[in-house]
Amino acid sequence: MNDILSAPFLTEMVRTTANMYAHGWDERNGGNISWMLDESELSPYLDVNAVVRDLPTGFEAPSLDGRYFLVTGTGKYFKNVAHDPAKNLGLLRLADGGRNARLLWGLTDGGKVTSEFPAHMMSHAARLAVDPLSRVVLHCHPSNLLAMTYVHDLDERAFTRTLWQMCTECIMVFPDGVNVLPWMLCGTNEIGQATAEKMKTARLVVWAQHGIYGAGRDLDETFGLIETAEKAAEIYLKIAHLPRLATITDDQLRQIADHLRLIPRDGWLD
Ligand code: 2HA
Ligand code: ZN
Repeated sequence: MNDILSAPFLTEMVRTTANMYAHGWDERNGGNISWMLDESELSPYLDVNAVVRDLPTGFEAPSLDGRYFLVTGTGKYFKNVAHDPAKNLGLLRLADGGRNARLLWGLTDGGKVTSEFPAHMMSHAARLAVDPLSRVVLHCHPSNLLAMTYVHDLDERAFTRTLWQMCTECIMVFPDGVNVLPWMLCGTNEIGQATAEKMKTARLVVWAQHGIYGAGRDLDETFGLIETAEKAAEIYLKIAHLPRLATITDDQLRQIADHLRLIPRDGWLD
């Protein structure tokens, strides 16, 4: 067996959590990541049949039965992942229709998976139904997007259009737009189901007055999605109180989409 700490999935996870912390998106224990991995990626580094312990999930996710996930642990701080990956992360396989997670590695202090495990797993199931290559769900608390949910209309079309207008790149990066959930109690199956429902039509879901969820094919892509939306929110907060002398028009947004052969969310351009 190779040293699991040198596995690409672990070094990338460590790099991403450190980067997210450095961006100020994951204060204290804020934020969580889940990354679906194939058995062939894991088997050089661990015996996938050696189960450390079982963790009941409290929900069902039949379409994810037997799937492997690398996840952050509940109560764990992103800033500490690099110092002790084995304590702060867990590698597991879903079993019994999703009702149990078999821990294969990590969470060495007896810890549990992220409190947002329902939202993560239900979002994976929703995204996989749309894109079979979807692998990552990432949640964090970026300041500008969060701030925007206090002062901007939470209508999804209006929220997305504002972000698209803030930087030319936005419509290229998230032509599917941003969906928005009103404030809900976090860490529950209910917010998990609501997030997954929103994930059917967009890879970004804002949780008003809380943060954002992103989904994508790899950590870089998903990080980049959130990074781009957060940058747009930052521009919005810099200009929202000033007289608006220019914008990116719908015609220009359509030109960008046509040029790149992207299909913007249906009906979201005038
Ligand atoms: O626990 O971000 O939403 C970390 C969180 C909860
Ligand atoms: Zn959160």
